[in-house]
Amino acid sequence: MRLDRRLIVALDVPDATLATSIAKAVRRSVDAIKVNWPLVLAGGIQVVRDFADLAYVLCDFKIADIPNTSRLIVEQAVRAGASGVICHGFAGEDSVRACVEAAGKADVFVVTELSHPGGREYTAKLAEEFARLAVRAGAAGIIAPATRPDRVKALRSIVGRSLILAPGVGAQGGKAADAIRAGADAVIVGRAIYDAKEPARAAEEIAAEIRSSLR
Ligand code: O7M
Repeated sequence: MRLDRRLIVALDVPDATLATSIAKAVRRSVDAIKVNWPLVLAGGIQVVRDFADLAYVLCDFKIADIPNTSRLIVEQAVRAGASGVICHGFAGEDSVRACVEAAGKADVFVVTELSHPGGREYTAKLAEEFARLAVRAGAAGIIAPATRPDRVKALRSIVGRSLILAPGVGAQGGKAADAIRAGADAVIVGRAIYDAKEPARAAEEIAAEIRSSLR
């Protein structure tokens, strides 16, 4: 995964036409487009095919099933054009390994600690284990909470040079610069971009914040 901007847009827009116009507007300001259930349920798997012509598509299906079903999901995502897929660590090492094997050249990212307040209830307790599992299973990286930069820092010390993608910037209260300084390779941003009056400008502003945090 090439991370020039260190910014990934989460297009959680349940309308394929609107999502496509936002994708086209922001694609030069971001490194990837993350597609989640709201958009795929509204627009079908065709949205992944369409976006794959524009950008790196990261299919965030948060796969958390038995290995066989996980494999089948990953195969469909990759066949549709996904360059990366996201699975949960809590499904266990066999399931994560099934995702990595099925992904082939595509990247797999493993969710560790979820960014919302409820993420502290259960996922935080095992986040370090999930991070170790991700490395062992050969995943490209992990997902860690931009809402808690201290946790990004702690998880970085476990995953070494594996990638860390951090959601929770903007609407959830996290700051892009803080997550990057804590060790994230890129931030994932949804509402602060797609709900903005001018999504391209909003994305550019976040990219500028990231650049200045690196100086
Ligand atoms: O910026 P937002 O809050 O509008 O959207 C954040 C996106 O990141 C949205 O698509 C979430 O599903 C996703 N996300 C989290 O917000 N928190 C997490 O802990 C994990 C994810 C995620 O992307 O997991 C892969």
